[in-house]
Amino acid sequence: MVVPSTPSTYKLPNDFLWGFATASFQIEGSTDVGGRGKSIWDDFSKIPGKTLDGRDGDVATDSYNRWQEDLDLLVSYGVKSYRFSLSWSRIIPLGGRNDPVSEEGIKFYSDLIDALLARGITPFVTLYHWDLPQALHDRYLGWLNKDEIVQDYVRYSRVCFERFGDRVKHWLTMNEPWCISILGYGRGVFAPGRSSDRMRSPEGDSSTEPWIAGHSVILSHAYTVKLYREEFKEKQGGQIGITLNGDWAMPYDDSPANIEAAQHALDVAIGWFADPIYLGRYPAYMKEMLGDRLPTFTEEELKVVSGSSDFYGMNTYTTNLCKAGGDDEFQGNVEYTFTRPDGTQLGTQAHCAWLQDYPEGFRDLLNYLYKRYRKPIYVTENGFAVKDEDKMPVEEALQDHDRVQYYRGVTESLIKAVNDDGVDVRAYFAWSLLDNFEWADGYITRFGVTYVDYETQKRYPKESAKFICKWFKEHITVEQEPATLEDTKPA
Ligand code: GBH
Repeated sequence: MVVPSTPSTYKLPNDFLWGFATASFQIEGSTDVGGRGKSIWDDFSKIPGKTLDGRDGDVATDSYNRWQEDLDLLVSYGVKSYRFSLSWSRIIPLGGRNDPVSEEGIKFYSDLIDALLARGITPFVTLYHWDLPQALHDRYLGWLNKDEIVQDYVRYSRVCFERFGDRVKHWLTMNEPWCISILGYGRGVFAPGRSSDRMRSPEGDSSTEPWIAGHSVILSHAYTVKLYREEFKEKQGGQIGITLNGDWAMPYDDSPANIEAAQHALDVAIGWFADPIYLGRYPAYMKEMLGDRLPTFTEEELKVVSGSSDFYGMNTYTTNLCKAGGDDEFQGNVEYTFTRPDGTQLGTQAHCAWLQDYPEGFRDLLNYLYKRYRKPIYVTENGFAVKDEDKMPVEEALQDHDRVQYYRGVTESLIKAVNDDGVDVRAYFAWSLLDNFEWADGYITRFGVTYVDYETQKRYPKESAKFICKWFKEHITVEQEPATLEDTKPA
């Protein structure tokens, strides 16, 4: 008899939320419709060389027009929740605290939220997924100007709480501050594309700007959470937190230097944001590495930052083998590889160079985060891009075996972390509902569980969508809650 590796008694809690995630700029298109102001990605994606295929976000998956169709898809998948982001410049076209609110922008999201709720789908809303209003960059360089951006971001959040908070009970302030800071202001591969590399950008200073931007992101997040807790939480009853990207870091071998390197990688990828927010201080290694290039919090700021997330929002995709050395501060002066000392690969290679399938790392990361930060974990993104899917005819792309394998491994790791390791995981969102605008990769890299034909905008469910839906339905009991001890106590 074959013993199943996951005993059938393993379950996720009844109220476990699962579904798919998207982000406004990656799916909406219609960038000049409905009074929307420009975001920093509008023009950036049009600069030759910034996206792999030279294509921009003007149409994307046309979800501004096709949102009802996307909703039907979610219903057909039977999800419990949908994670999406709000476009700041649709809601406040010029972005600033004294700029007018666009009722058309509000209506777009308000209708979407109503429609989700009418179908029993819980909206999980990200306030900021990288599409900063262009006007704020033009006025004061966006995240580089702490005093301005904190106020503008907090006011934007206030508008969202006021207008949507009666119906939205799950808020994410920021998506992946590391990416905002490092890719936007260090490597310069994401908007606004600033970097010391003059081949890439006419201006920027990669040695200081990313750390300044990150500091502003933390404070903007924290002051928004303070606002929510003081003025909205009591009457609206929601939860609010941040979501961080971070891949598991595994020592290349068991040499002390490489073991230390793996911790350094985690300190910079995750601890940079998570340590101040959950533990009340920047990691010691960040200070050691950056000296006075790392901004400091005032005592008052630190009080606001510390404890400013109700949960740990986890975006994760892969595992990196870590070797001490190199001079890439953005990964903690650690070298990443997928090639083991014996020459074998860690896992199946995805379409993008930075991603291989290694499900054990997912479980290890959950354990690490839960032990270190002691918060319930919401997995807000996780996914895989099949190699050369863009070159396949639709029928072939729909048989996305490598993506199914990936989700099979990760869901197994998830349920073991919950049942065997006692990690408190409360949600899982696969990235992404649809193939979409994959930032600097343009439309070449496809992360969707639904195939999008960019000629016709037709959507086709892939095998992976079917796998995920079936798996969650099998592992979450939807019947009535089992009787509690209280219920069975004799009177
Ligand atoms: C997520 O980031 C994003 O939230 C989502 O919008 C995106 O579509 C999804 O990933 C898939 O990419 O080689 O220096 O450019 C995931 C975290 C961290 C993954 C940075 C890519 C590339 C580093 N990302 N990493 S670099």
